[in-house]
Amino acid sequence: MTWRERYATQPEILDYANHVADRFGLRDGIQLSTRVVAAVFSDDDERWTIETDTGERWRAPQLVMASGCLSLRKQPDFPGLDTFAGDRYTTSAWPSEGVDLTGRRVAVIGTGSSAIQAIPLIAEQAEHLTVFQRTANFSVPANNAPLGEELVRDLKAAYPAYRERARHTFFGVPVSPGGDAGAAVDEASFRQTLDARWAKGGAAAMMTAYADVLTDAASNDRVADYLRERIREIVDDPETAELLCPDDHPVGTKRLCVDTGYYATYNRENVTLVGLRRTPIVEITPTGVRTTEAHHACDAIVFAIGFDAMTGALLDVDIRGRGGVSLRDAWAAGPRSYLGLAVAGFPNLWTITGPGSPSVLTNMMVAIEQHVEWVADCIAHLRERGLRSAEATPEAQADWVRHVAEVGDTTLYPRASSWYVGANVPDKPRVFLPYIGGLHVYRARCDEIARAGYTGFALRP
Ligand code: NA7
Repeated sequence: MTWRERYATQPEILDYANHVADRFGLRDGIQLSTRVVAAVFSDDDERWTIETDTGERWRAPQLVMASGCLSLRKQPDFPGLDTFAGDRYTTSAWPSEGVDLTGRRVAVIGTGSSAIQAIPLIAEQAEHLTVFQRTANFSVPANNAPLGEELVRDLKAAYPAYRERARHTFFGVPVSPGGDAGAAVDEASFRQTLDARWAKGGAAAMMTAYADVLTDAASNDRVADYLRERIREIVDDPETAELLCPDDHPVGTKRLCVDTGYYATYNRENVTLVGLRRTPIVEITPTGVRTTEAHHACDAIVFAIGFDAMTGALLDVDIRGRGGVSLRDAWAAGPRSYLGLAVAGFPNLWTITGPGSPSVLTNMMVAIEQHVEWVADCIAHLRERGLRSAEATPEAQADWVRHVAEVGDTTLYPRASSWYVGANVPDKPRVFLPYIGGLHVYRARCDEIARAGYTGFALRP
């Protein structure tokens, strides 16, 4: 298969998933349209019983949860929502047949990555688009383009080496990080660096402009000022530009968004931006959205309000480990795991890109691959030695949880009320969820643990 664009679109990603399923003969092992509701570990025979919403049951010695970091979407709960007489859409559940918004008045609620990518396209179709923004986000140009034949040929020729390089980088992406301290470089050199990275496009290029963008507040402020300057340059109306300038979090501590013409969209006659910090939504009416200031009539509402990230999909399943203890209880004060992979009290339960692993702060594919290979090797190790279960020890887990928090605290991430810390879900404990020690460091640690015979795990015959 040959990728067509720098940023693959949904149909191309689906083609790829189908290609992989066919090429590796995986279809026989997949049951689609099935929701798992419970998984219970039996202390007697050390097996998991997995139950689906249709009452089907499966028994298995190992349970690998690959349920995704951003797969449980938040549900809108605005007063009056059910009275709305128009159409409702959610970015993460977009109808596969597409939606024609031509000539319609559309509201978009949310301005995270999903909205920022959808808004320019919706604005082209809609008669009028009203965007409801609670928090302004930083965004950089994607500079999406078809991949040239020559580039594809060169990449494919050196593909194994490219993949291998990605596996041993901080973010799982072979980009060249700047070595300097961002706050210390002179103005001419700073501009040259940032202009080049802005022109190149993509979040990785911007976040690696200097080695300390995510750890040094002064360096981060400088990059943030640069990005705000770009916004003011692109957006014609100064009031709208100010509303679009993020001012409550260091750049990158909420996902740095990537867009195609996002800021310029606000120069269109048919687009209005509503700042919810000053004028919050009061209710949804049969004909639109009412804020404390005005009623905005619309025929369709697009919700782009995000996900219960990282722990949501795991806790959505009623998982019960040794002694019937539920994962929801074990994680009531925030997730606790060893390596973001295994949980004390839950033998043979594996969480692919779980909380406490590099996951969402890296190239997800590379992070997933590392976990899957590591778990497969561990299960093979158990089989070869006639062992029945592997379970993280409480001590190893406590050390890992402490380490994840300590490394997180050396960065600026905890300063933002982001989904990385669970702040977007009411009552979710505020815990920095991913591991920001670097994928390469994490991989080495996991390999060392395996080589030493799975230290930190109790292996039982
Ligand atoms: P995000 O990044 O969580 O964005 C959700 C957006 O929706 C964000 O602007 C939120 O504002 C806004 N939001 C959420 N709830 C509300 C309510 N009740 N009222 C108004 N606005 C609201 O989700 P995305 O789907 O865009 O992206 C998720 C990840 O996917 C992204 O980070 C990439 O990694 C890929 P807030 O910031 O909470 O004030």
